[in-house]
Amino acid sequence: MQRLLLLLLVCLTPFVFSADNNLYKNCSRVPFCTTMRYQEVNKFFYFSADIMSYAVTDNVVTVPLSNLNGDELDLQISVLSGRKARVKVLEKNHSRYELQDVLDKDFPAISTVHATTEERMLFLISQEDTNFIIHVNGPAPFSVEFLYDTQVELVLRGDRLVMTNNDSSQAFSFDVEFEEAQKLYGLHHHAYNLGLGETADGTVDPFHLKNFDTPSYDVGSTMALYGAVPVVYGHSSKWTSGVFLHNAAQQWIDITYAESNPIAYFMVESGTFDLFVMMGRTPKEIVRQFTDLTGKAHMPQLWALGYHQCRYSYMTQEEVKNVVAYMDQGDFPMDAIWLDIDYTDEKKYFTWNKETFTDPEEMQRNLSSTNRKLVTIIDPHYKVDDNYPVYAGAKDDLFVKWPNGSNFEGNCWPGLASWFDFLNPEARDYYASWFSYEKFVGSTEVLAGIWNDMNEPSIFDAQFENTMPSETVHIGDVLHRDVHNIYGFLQTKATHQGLIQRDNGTKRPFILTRSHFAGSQRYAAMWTGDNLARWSHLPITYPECVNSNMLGLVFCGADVGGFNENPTEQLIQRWYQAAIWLPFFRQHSASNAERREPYLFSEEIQNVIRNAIKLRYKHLPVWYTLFYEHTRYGDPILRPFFYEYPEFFEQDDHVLVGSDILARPVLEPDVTSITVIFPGSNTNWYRADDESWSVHKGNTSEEVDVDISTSPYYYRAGSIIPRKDRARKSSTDMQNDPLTIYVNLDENGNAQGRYYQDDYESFKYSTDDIYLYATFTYIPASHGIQILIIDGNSEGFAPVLQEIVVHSITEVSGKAAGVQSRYTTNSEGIPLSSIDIVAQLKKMRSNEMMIFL
Ligand code: NBV
Repeated sequence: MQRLLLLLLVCLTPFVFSADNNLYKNCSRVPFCTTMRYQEVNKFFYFSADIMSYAVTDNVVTVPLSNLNGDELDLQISVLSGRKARVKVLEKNHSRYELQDVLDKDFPAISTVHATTEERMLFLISQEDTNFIIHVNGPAPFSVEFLYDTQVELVLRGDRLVMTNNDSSQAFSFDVEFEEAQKLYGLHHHAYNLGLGETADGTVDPFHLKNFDTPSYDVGSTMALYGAVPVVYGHSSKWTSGVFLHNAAQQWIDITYAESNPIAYFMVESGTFDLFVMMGRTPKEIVRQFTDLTGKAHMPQLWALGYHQCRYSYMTQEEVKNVVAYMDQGDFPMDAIWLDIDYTDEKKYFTWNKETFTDPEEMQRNLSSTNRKLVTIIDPHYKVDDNYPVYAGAKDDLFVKWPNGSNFEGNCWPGLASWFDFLNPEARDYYASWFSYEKFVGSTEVLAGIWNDMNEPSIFDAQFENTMPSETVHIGDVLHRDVHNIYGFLQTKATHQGLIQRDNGTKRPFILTRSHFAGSQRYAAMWTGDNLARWSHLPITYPECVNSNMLGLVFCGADVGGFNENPTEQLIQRWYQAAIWLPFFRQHSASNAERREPYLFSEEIQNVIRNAIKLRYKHLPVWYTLFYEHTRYGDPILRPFFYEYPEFFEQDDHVLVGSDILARPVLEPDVTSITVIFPGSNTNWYRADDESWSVHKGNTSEEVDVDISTSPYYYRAGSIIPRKDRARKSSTDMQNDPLTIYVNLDENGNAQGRYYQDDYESFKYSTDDIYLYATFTYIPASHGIQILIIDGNSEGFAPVLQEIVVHSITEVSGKAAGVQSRYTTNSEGIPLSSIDIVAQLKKMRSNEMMIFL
C-alpha cells in the first residue's frame, strides 16, 4: 500500500503546476500566527523596563522587564563593534533553544558608557563610536531606540512583545519601527518584488519564512519558499538600518506602512528572541555589517561561473557524452554537466546505477579531456535498507528521531527513508566521510561539484506540509521546529566539510543548495528552485537573486527556461539573455518537460543563445573580480539601484552587476521596445550591447527598440571593464587568454577599474595571499593606463593585454555621444600582447607601471 501511495505521489508530483495552497497552511491555519496577528496587547501585559536595576556583566547590559500580570523577563543588550548591537529577551524561568552554527564568529559585547536619567531612560553609548547611542525607555510599554548622530533610526517597540512559554507553545512576537524609512527590504526567499509591500492590512498573508519544497510556486506571493533569511532593512535616501532575527524557527512577518514609520511585526514559532541590529548609514555599510555577522562566500573555482547544463535526468553515461559533444559541435561554451537523481542505484546516494552508468570513471575521463566538470546530486534522505552501507552505518544514532527515540522514517525518492541529523557533528562527520574517493566509488576529481536538493527537508507527506514534523527530535533533544530553517544549511556545511576532506583542502568546494538560511553563502551557491517556464517566472528571477545578494547569498541563479513546463522559443531566448547576468548560470528542466539543450533549436535561436552564453564568458574576469571583492568586503555582486544610488529606489527589471554594468534585458513577451532607466544624477552610461557606445545621462529614462537579438546592457562612464573576448569552449580553456580592457571615460576623461586573478581553484589566495589584485586607471594627462598592484603575491601570474578600447564622450548636435578608439600597441608601437605586466613590474621592483597609448 505504502509503495502504491508513493508511486502515485511520484507520478503526480511533476504535474503539480502551481503551488498547492491547500498543502501549505496560510496564517489563518497556523494557531500562533492567527492569535498573534490580530492580538491587541492589553495594557495589563505591557512590559516596563526597570532601568534603575540595570546590571552589566562582561559588557552585556541586562535590564529587568515586568508587567502587571506578574511576568518577568530580562532584556539583554550588547553593543557590538562596527555599529551593531544584539538584543535578547529571555525568560527568567524557562529555557529556549539558542541557535548555533549560523554566525560566522563570536561577537563579544564591547564596552559602553551607561547612565540613567531619572527613572525613565537608560543611555548606552558605544565606546568605539560615540555617535552610536541606545536609549531604553522604561515606562510601559518599554522601547529601545537606536540612534546615530542623535537621530533615532530604529526602534524596538515593546507594545506587541508577547512571549508565550508553555507545553504547547513557545511563540513570541515583537515589532520594529524603521524611522523615516521609505521602503523595507529583505525577508528572502519569496517570489516577490524587491521592496516589501503592505501585508498588515490583512489583504495578503504575512511574509512566511519556513523552508518548504514548493514546486511551481506563485509569483508575487508572500508564501514561504525554499530558504529563509530573517532580515529586514529599512531604507531612506538619508540612511539605512536593519535587523537580523537570529532564529531558525518558522516565522511570519507583517509589514505595514500605515503608521508614521514603516513597521515589521515578527511572529515566531519558537526559539530565542535574539535580534541583531545594524546601523549602517548606507546600503553598502549595512550589507557589510550583515556579512560580517554571517560570513562571506569563499572564491568559487572559475569553472563554477561558467555555463552549466542540467536535466532531470541525463539517464546514461552515453547521453552525458553526447550532450557535451553536441554542445561542442554547436559552439556553445559550457563548463559542467549535471546528474540528477537517476544516476544512482535506486536513489541511494553515493552509488551509481550500474546498468546505465557502467563506467563512471571512464565518463569522467572523457569529460575531463574536454575540460568539463561533473556535478552530481546528493539528497539528505537515505533509503531504509540494511544492505545499503550509508544507511546501515548511520541508523543507530545519526538520523532525526521521533520523540520516542525511534528513527523518523518518511517517504521520498528512494521509498522509505531516514534523514541525517545534521545538527549532530558526528552525523556530519559520517556523512562527510562518504565523499572520499574510496567510499564514493566511481567518483574522481572531475566530479567537482555536489548538488544538495530536497533539503528543506522535503518529505512526501501532506499532513506535515511535505516537510519534517516539528515534533521530531535532533541531538540534545532539540525539537525540529527550533532548527527547521537551518536543516539545509547544515547539510551544506557537512557537504563542504566532505569535499574539503576529500581533496585535503586543496580545492574550493562547489555546492549548490536548494534550501538555505542566513550564512549559507559560506558553504554553497543556491538557486530559486522549481520555477515555471512562463513569462511571469522570468522577471521574478531578478528580485529573487538581487534580494539574496543583498542578504549575503551572492551565488544565486534560477533554472534557465523554467523547470516545469516548456518555454516558448521566444521565452527561452529571453531567458538566456537575462540569465547571463545572474551569478549562477544553469539550464535545467523537469523530467517531463521537452528537451531544450541549446543545440536543439533552429539556427536563428541557437545564434541568440550562443551569443548570450559567449557574452557571459567574455565577462568572466568581471565576475571573478566581483566575487573576490565579495570575499574581501562582503559586498553583493548583484545590486539594486539604491545600493549604489541611495536616492534611487529599486527597478526590479534592471540589475547592476557590481557598480559598473547595468543590465536591462527584455523580460516581457512580444515587445518591440522597452524602457531603460539610468540611475545616478552625475553618472553617464555607455550602451555596450549594440556597440554604438551611445551615451545616456543618469536620472533619465529612454525607450529602446528591441528585436529578438537585442538585450541591452551598459557600462558606467568612469569604469574600466576587464574582458576576455575570445569566448571558448570552457572557462578552463580561457584561463591564459589575454585581456581586453574597456576604458569608459566619464565627462572629465577619467576611468578606473579593478582586476583580480589567482590559480582559479585552490585556497592559496586566502591562506598564502597568492593572487593578483590590481587597479587600472586611465590618466588623461599622459593618455595612458596606470596599472597598480593593490596587494597579493602575483608572482607567476602573467596577465597579458591584447587590446585597450577607449570610449569617450563627445557632443554631436548638442547631444552626448560615444567615440571609440582601439589600441593593440602602445605609443611606441610595441604590441600590448608582448608586455608581460607582472614580469615587467618585478624587473622594475615596483607595483606600478604605465602603458602609454
Ligand atoms: O531531483 C529531481 C528534482 C530536481 O531536478 C529539481 O531541480 C529539484 O528542485 N527535484 C527538485 C525533485 C522534485 C522534482 C519534481
